[in-house]
Amino acid sequence: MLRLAIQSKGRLNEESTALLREIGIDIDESRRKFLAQAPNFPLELLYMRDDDIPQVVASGTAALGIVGLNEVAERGFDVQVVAKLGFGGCRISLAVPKGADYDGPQWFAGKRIATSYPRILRGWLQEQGIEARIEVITGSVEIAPAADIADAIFDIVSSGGTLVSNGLREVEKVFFSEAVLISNGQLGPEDQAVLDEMLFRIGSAQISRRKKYILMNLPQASVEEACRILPAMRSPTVMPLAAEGWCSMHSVVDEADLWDKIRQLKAIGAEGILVLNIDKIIP
Ligand code: PRT
Ligand code: ZN
Repeated sequence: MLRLAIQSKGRLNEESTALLREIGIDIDESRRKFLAQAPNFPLELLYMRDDDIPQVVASGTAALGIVGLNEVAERGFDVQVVAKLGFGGCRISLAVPKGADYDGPQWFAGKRIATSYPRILRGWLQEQGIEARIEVITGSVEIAPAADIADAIFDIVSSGGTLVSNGLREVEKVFFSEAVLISNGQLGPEDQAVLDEMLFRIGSAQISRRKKYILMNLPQASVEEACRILPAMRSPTVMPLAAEGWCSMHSVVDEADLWDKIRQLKAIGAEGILVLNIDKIIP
């Protein structure tokens, strides 16, 4: 049975299980144990701390895992990233006390930097040709400068709020991370087929998430122009309306372009515009 390791609790747990549900894999949270079988898909879930997931996958205890790319890079185990999952986005950055006279990476020469990510930091320092002292701390890295344990920190940042509330300033964004699906690359043909099915469904879910279904009433005379505004997957669907000279047009748009498209469509006479969420797109 194909086994997938996911974080048992923490920032990635909820979105990992939400993704599995979105691709039609049920998870029985009420009977959640260390190891649980999905009732409707040939997949077993192994719940664990995110730190251990790269190792568990590399050793083959679980063939697959969902974990932050930061953990994959830091642990250094031999695993392959098979899909980027688009959640858990963050970066690992160097931050210095707000009042420090920071003037570029050389500032770190001879300084003490507190972090839980020594491997990634060491790599960056080497690239920059800088010698600094790395102080490994596993929790509350952001208090290290105030406690005089370090001169700077190298830690995960997402909104930046934690840095600001600790009197720190982000000065170098070193590593960009998001949740990824990893594999040890040693799947037998049956397991590979299950993984391929998962990847197909994940791809479809990711496309659907960024798209909206749009429909509107349009003067017949504007159809050609509207087709240029809304290219759709093949071409937009156009249906006649009972009212003479009008039609109904349906299409799919990228969420990022939605308001821009709506403005253009209104300018050519579109009325009664509806925008709907899409549950699935199968390209
Ligand atoms: O118990 P377990 O070991 O499983 O969990 P954990 O405590 O080690 O990790 P957890 O659940 O905190 O994070 C899991 C993963 O989520 C990380 O490895 C990252 O890939 C990802 N992630 C995304 C984050 C953040 N965003 C994040 N903001 N991980 C941690 N943070 C912390 C950061 O350490 C800092 O303290 O949030 C604070 C900064 O947030 P802002 O928004 O104030 O900048
Ligand atoms: Zn952890």
